[in-house]
Amino acid sequence: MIGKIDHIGIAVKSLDEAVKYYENALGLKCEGIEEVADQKVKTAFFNVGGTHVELLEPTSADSPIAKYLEKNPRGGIHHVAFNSNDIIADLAKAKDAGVILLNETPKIGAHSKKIAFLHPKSTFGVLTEICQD
Ligand code: CMX
Repeated sequence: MIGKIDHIGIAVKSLDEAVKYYENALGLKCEGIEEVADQKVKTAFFNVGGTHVELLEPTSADSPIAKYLEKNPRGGIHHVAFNSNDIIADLAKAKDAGVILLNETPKIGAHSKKIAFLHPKSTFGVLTEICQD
């Protein structure tokens, strides 16, 4: 079952510059930087009342974030992630409802969470992640 919004993923060209904005302009504290090699991204997380902001910088030219930045050069909201207590069951429910799964089985993402993505073409234009701690 989905319990809450886990995080909002935001694509940025420069993690260093974006972290400065979140810290200096919004007064948030970066919890840490983590590279997720499998997703070809470097991430920075900010805790905002239990929901997180995840900044995403591409680590290679074929990263999904690099492609997103080609189309959206200023960056922007890349995905919304919902926290599940049973990702397998929630993926099956989404598939039964006709949603296109980008990952049939979960992968391991930042903070060693199980993650899986739903295609934006089948989710009203929002790239959607389901994740489980
Ligand atoms: N949000 C909404 N729509 C998006 C999108 C996004 N983030 N990224 C692409 N799209 C749209 C495209 O604009 C395109 O729309 P049109 O057909 O109307 O032009 C459509 O989706 C399909 O685009 P595509 O060219 O076929 O597919 P891409 O090669 O751009 O791949 C996607 C898009 C979502 C399938 C791919 O990025 C993916 O598999 N993402 C999942 C993994 C991921 O994003 N990892 C990075 C984050 C990891 C992390 O958080 O740790």
